[in-house]
Amino acid sequence: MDASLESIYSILDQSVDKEDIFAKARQVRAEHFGNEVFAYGFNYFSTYCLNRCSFCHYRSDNKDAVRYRNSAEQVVEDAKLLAESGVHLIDLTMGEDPYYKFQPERFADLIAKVRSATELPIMISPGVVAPESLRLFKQAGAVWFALYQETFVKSFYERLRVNQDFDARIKLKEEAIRIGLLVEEGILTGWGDGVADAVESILQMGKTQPSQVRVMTFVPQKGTPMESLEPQSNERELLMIAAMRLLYPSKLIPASLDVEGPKGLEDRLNAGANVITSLIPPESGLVGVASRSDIDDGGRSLPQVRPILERMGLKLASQSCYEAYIEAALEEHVYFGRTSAQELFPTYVAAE
Ligand code: SAM
Ligand code: MD0
Ligand code: SF4
Repeated sequence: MDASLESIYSILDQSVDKEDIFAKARQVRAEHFGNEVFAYGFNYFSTYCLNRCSFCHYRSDNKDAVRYRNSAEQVVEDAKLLAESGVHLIDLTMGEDPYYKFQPERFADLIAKVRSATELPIMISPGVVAPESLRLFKQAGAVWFALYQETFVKSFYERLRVNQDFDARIKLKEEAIRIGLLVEEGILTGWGDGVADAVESILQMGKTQPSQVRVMTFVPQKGTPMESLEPQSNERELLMIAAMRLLYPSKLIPASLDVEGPKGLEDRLNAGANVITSLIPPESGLVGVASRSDIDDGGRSLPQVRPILERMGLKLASQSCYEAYIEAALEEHVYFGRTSAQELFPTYVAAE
């Protein structure tokens, strides 16, 4: 067995002590990031979707799904609230809503409005879009493109992401890197995936050169084909976070509030995560993707999670520190020849 395969396997099957692994993961995180963590605001602005992912509440044929498409004014208002709360980035997420998917300039316009209102870096999570649209989104101000494969075991992928091409999803991430966007990759666990499947996914998720890598535990959703699966504890997710920290030491790794809410934050940070994601403004009417409780009482807002960080000896990084990470991650791609400097820094190169 190859060394990384063997060591990731021994972490996930718990043949090594998990507390030792979490401690090692925290040490590796500290070497790369000190005691600073980042915070992302989540703006799920349209929950309409033409896809039928079997794990997702928002699949097109779930008649009971919470559906809305917020106006541009509303999206900007919510983004401003998030910015005021102190997040480092705004994640603009939607289902594959035909209103935007087939009129990409509408989404580009939204990106530009949010960028100019908040001046924060923007992540976009629009699902699969035409490759040309990615350029439009980058020009409008997007820095990150999030697109999760969920699993790298193809036969399982087809069951999770029904009627969605596996290779096209990978290729779009490669295209995103080529044009100078940063990519977030993600794995879903807790739906019956075995240790070997999870190991395979962790190893393969690095191949599209993501700068952020995540794992989320599947939360069963009423009205979907996977609704009667037994909900799993966070144990596997925590082991996967630690394994990802050891394998991808300098990458960003989310502790998502969307699985267990704030009560699951400490475990995820203890396992080596360094970005708090899915922060949502209270009373905004916005939803999470996987779980929909504890939002309106402010449980998923930055003021409420700050004390948890303090207790753990962690602190929120400055905005300039976060933006320096982005610059370094972009330069790494130039360095490895994935993107030309001309494409990334046209003004600078032209002036030379
Ligand atoms: N529609 C876009 C897409 O699917 O790429 C953007 C939404 S994306 C951010 C939704 C992600 O949330 C999925 O890729 C999946 O990883 C996660 N997710 C969705 N339903 C979930 C569930 N029931 N439990 C846990 N995670 C879930
Ligand atoms: C999260 N609910 O961070 C969000 C979402 C999409 N880029 C992120 C899954 O958990
Ligand atoms: Fe749509 Fe994304 Fe949900 Fe799949 S995961 S059904 S693409 S919103």
